[in-house]
Amino acid sequence: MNKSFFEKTFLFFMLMLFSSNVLFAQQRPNIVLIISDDHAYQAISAYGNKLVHTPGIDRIANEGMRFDKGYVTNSICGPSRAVILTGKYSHKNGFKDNETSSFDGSQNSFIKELTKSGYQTAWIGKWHLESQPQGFTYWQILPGQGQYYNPDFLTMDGGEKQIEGYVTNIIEDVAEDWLNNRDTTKPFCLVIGHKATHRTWVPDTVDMGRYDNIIFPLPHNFYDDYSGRQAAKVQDMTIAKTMIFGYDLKMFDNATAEDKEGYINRMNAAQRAKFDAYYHSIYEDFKSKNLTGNALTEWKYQRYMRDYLSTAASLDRNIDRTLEYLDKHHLTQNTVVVYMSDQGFYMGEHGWFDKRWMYEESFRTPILVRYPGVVRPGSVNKNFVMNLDIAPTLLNIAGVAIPEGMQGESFLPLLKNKGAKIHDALYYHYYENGEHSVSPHFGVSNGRYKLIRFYKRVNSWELYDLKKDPHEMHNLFGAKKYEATEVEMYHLLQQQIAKYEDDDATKILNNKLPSEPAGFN
Ligand code: SGN
Ligand code: CA
Repeated sequence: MNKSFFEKTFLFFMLMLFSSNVLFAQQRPNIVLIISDDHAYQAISAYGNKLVHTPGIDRIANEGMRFDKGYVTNSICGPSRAVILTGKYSHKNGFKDNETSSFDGSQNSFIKELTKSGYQTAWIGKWHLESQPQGFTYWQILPGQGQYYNPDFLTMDGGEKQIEGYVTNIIEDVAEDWLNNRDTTKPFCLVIGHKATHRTWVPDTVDMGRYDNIIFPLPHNFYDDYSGRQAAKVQDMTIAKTMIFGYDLKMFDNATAEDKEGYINRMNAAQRAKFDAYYHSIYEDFKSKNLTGNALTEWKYQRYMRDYLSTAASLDRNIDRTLEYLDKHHLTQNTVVVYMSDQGFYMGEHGWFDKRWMYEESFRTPILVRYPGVVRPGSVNKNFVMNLDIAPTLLNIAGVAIPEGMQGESFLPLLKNKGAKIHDALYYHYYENGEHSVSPHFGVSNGRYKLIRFYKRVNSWELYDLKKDPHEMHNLFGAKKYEATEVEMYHLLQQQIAKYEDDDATKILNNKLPSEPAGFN
């Protein structure tokens, strides 16, 4: 009697183990894709900055893979999100710039393919593609850029509602609510779109002042004079001249001016009291200093860094919350987590804030992937990956065929083996020609050299030797020693343009500039 009880128990136990293994093997992985806004790799401790502290993102790095050569095809918000969704360059998906484009939601996307294949899919938070999301099981998005405090949300039923609180916390709350109420018989793909760390860099009240004890060193090219670089000379994105005392740095001469600021006057009394208590005392101190010239610019830089990084701390805490949610609900083992920003950002390099350029700080974006059982924890990958590759990669992970027409490559082979390679070159095309006065441009990088053609606002070529000049201060275009490289890179550019079928770029190349060498044909 006793023996058979043990036998039965043993058999039952083995059966359970076997069936749960089969079940586990059959279950396709869940996906959480976290896309922040304007979050620079320079502002993440996992990427080596010892002055900042981002334990949430660092956890993804420690348990997954950090990509050191993640790039975007067009360094600006809406266009980057459209590339992520479609796996296609801007000239193919139609969303070229923030100022004139509206996303054609009738086209295919990795989300539509996942939904079709049985995934529960959701996009929560910043979307910024003008038209409404299509193909999702669920969405709840910020209108346009969204607001940091007490944000409005657009809902699937066509409504709009305001939720009290701080935007990053709320987006995480809504994401967790959706996870709580999802159909648990199906795998899920959840996209969490954060507004942080977008301008005007407003932290959660609990994070205000978090970095006040740190004096951030100036990037060595903070006082760049842009010599030899025509497009850089005409931009409007410097901390010195473009950054605004009131709007950006929260320094107001009087209460009326402060009250006029939309992102401030929407705060409730408790939020506003904390905001005022923190910023008013900084303003008093600032006034007493009577700063001018470089001292004034450097003061602005410190304030910018502190606000931006405190906003990033509010963001990071919510990334940690996402990971904790997965732990608590036993989802960690079967969920792929991707963290990325829509593009990079300038933290004072070249004297700038903002993005847009094909220069490294804005061209590059942080990308980190945790994939338990596939990615070796704590690995670092130095091969090229792009936001263009996210769609095919996620489909590949889900076991869904990559549809014809997607231009990115799956980087699943890189996740499995960091030696694998998917791109030899990076092709870039930025179109917007408005705010911040960055000239449209396209170009190619092979990691060692970068060739850029500016057009419309400025017509010029630039060539960089990234090994000798990683900060892109010396435009070598036209330099005798680099003639052969110039021509080689031109042919690489032509080849990339042909590969991605960028007809606009072809037309511009055919419009020869007097400075071009004979080899440019
Ligand atoms: C806003 C900002 C710009 C920023 C763009 C694009 N100006 O227009 O500084 O470059 O967004 O950012 S603001 O006065 O409205 O703050 S993006 O991330 O949406 O592409
Ligand atoms: Ca952005």
